[in-house]
Amino acid sequence: MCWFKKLFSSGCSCKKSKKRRKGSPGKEFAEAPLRVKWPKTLGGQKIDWGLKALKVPDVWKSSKGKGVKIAILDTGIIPHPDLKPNIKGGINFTSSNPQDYTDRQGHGTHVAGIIAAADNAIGVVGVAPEADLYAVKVLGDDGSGSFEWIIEGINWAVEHQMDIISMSLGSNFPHPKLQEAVRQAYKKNVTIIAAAGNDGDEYLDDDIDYPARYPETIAVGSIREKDLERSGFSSDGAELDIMAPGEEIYSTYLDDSYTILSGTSMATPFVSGVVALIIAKHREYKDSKTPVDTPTQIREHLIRTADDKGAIGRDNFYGYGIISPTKLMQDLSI
Ligand SMILES: [Ca+2]
Ligand SMILES: [Ca+2]
Ligand SMILES: [Ca+2]
Repeated sequence: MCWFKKLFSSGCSCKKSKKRRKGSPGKEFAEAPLRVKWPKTLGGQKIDWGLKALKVPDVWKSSKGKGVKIAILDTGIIPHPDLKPNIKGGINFTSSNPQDYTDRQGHGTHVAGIIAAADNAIGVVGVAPEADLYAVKVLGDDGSGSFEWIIEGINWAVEHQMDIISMSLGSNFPHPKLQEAVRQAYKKNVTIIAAAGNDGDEYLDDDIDYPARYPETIAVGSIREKDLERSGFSSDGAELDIMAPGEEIYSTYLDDSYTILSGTSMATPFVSGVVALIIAKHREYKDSKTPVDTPTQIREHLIRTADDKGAIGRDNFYGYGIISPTKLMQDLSI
């Protein structure tokens, strides 16, 4: 009930209860979808509004993210027919069976489709439909997880030489060991993209979750379809970097179905997908004038080409602005 209220009303008291839930011992992290509608059945393949609004299909001629490795730290991923070609491996840190990285909650499968649902005749298509997905299950079947599991997931991603860690999760609380894991991943050249959180309001207090709050991560907020304005739920604050479509996003779901979810959880994989596109393109055209060899370069490139929105220049409600896949790619040209 809380999520429903929160989406539509700014004066909801549910925020407190959410923080309490997130702060319960041992289960500090929670995934954060805001709304579930029943799956729709569609003929053919749908290109969702976010891809259309930001002209992602225009850049597929130069990159589809081929060969870029993305660790999705989430509830796991099911072998959905629209994802299976791109799932290359995974691990489960939430139970005693490390090989059981399937998803029984739905959140991770939805996130996976936003990054890399296959470009075929069915369902949806992801931002980087040829990227390699790794299901790193750090959230249990109830959708929450511990700091320890997240840290193990980050370390696994580093050991397995992932290019990107995509984290549609967050906590209101900092954790020194988590920060250290994030720092180590950053030093090892892994680009870390994290959800800003769904605690947004109209005030200048800072609502950004951890690990998005850490300087080594790219903190992603959500925009809506209607006017590309910030979603009311999207957390605001000084550490916010960039905005992407995150409201009413249609993607892969449990039982080989599709559904619509909202949250910065949905905006984060959009950015992860775009980063996969630029990494793949850069690897192909080694002489590109804009290097994206390090997380620092990738972040600088993202924020330099973002479309400013809201107050002029960087602001706490839009960060540096809305991600621009077309400008990113043009800027990378030889
Ligand atoms: Ca598809
Ligand atoms: Ca605020
Ligand atoms: Ca601005």
